[in-house]
Amino acid sequence: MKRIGVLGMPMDLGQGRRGVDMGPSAIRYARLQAVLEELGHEVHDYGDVDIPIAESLRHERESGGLSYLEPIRRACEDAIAHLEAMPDGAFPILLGGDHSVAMASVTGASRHRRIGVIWVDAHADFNTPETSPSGNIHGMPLAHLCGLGDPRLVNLGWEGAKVRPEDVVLIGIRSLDPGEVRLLRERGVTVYTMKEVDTLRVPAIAEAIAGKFKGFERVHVSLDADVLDPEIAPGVGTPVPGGLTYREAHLLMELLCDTGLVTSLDLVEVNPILDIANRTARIMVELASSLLGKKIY
Ligand code: EXY
Ligand code: MN
Ligand code: MN
Ligand code: MN
Repeated sequence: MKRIGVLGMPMDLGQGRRGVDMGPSAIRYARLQAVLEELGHEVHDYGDVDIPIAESLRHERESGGLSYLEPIRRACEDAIAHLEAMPDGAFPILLGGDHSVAMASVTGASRHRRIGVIWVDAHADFNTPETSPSGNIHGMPLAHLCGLGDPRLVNLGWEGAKVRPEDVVLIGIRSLDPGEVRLLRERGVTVYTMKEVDTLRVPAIAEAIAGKFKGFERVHVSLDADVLDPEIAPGVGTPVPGGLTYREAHLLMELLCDTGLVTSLDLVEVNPILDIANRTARIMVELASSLLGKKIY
């Protein structure tokens, strides 16, 4: 039994398509709390962090090539404070919102300790303001968590990097910008693209991750809905064909659960406006339940 703390960040400022701010509602509507309680966990929902709506922020839109940097920074600081107020030993689940919210969750999880990060995503989110083709901050959170990019985001919570690049594993990748490829290689991040998912298969990848993070006190899973194939998860703003199947995604979560290493989770990038009957939110809840111990038999 875990004490799970749920926190919502209804934020769509990190990307160009509206609707992802409704992600926390959609995930709650898909019965996240009830499903986790049925597994025997104690779940406390702390509600949502206050996030300004884009319409009220026109004057803050541009900041040195970064869209909405200041309001995103403020929202993340607020979320970090909420996460740090959760009781010791709690298992936080952060509901996005676009993927820039992970700058808060990983920061919250990494205070005073070395953390492993498993970033499950079609994208690497490893752009810096210099390499970004869009200026959208949801394409940049992981680079900033690794200490690269704009100091105002690198220094969220406290100064400096929150995770070592060699302690980051990416899975499901199939869309990278040229600057990201260069940075990922240069920094020694472990990258399992869809080619490795196809050739090595999920069990071998999960085993390698378990070995890599053995003995780590903290391992964070950041689950971006667009890692799933858009055929099964259409409710995302940046779909890329050729993603994880329903069973591949579940098996990954089941095997990560078996490692007993995972201590926190993000569920991000669900866009209910683009979804069909809340299907994507429901799959995300199912995946959370696989990661948190759902057993068939
Ligand atoms: N690499 C592109 C960019 O930086 O604009 C697309 C990023 C999409 C990020 C998504 C949510 O994971
Ligand atoms: Mn607050
Ligand atoms: Mn992402
Ligand atoms: Mn993505």
